[in-house]
Formats: sequence, C-alpha cells, structure tokens
Amino acid sequence: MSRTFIICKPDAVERGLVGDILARFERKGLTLVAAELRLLDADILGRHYEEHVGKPFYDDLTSFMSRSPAMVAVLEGPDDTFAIVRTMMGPTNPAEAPPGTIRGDYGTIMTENLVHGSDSNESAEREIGIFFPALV
Ligand code: 3AN
Repeated sequence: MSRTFIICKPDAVERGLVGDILARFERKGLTLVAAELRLLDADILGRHYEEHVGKPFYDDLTSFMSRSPAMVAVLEGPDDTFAIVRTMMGPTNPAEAPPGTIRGDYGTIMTENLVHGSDSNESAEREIGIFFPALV
C-alpha cells in the first residue's frame, strides 16, 4: 500500500469540478484518506513548490494557487499510487494531455491545470507532511 498527495487547484474548485475529479480517483479504486478545502498562503506554497522558487513562472503560480480555496487531499492505494494518479492527471501542459486524462478533458492552459499530484513516493511523503502533518 502507499499514499499520495493531491490538490484540486482553485480553478477546479471554482469550476465545480472537485466532485468529478475525486470521483475519478475513487472509481479507479483509490481511497480518500483525508480531504479539506483550504485557502493556501504564501508560506505553505513556498514549502510545497520549493523547487520552483525563483523560476519565472513562480509568482503567477503562487498567486493563482492562493486566489481562492483549493481542495487538498490524500489518496491511498497499492504501491506507487502516485504513478496511477499522475497517469490519470495527464502531462503538466493541458495542451499536450490526451483525452481521458483530467487535464486533457478539462484544461487548456499551463497554470490553470486543475490538479497537482506528487511525482514520487518521496515527494508524497514530504507533501503529506506539509499539508497533513498529523498523518505522518
Ligand atoms: P506538475 O504539477 O505536473 O507536477 P510541476 O510540479 O513541474 O508540474 O509544476 C508545478 C506547477 O507549476 C504546474 N502544475 C504548472 O501550473 C506550473 N508550471 C510548471 N512549469 C511551468 C512552466 N514552464 N510555465 C508555467 N507554469 C509552469
């Protein structure tokens, strides 16, 4: 078994797509372990996106991610659940995401790409520790 961390980003909440996105993961066979609608501040986003601090898109990314509440959640499934979630999300750029993926079905632009999912088991552990410290 393993766990991974996801965010239904502000665009997903604003567009009323959270139920659909979570339902996709549930129908796939993953289990929701924790979920909370939360307004993300600069401090927590700086910790979450530490590898992007200083990049040209960082300010746009953090202002988007804090403009309205996001649904932060933890999913549980078999080993490497993070990889199942990433496949279902599709590539970072929605323009390249195939139909059938979340970004391919609902997204058109890079920043507003609806979902975040941890990119490795190590990232999942780190990110769950940031957003749901009581779970680690
Ligand atoms: P992913 O969310 O697919 O794991 P990351 O972690 O590389 O992608 O990037 C985090 C977020 O930063 C992306 N979801 C996207 O919104 C934004 N981002 C990443 N790369 C770029 C880029 N080259 N230009 C604009 N925004 C970007």
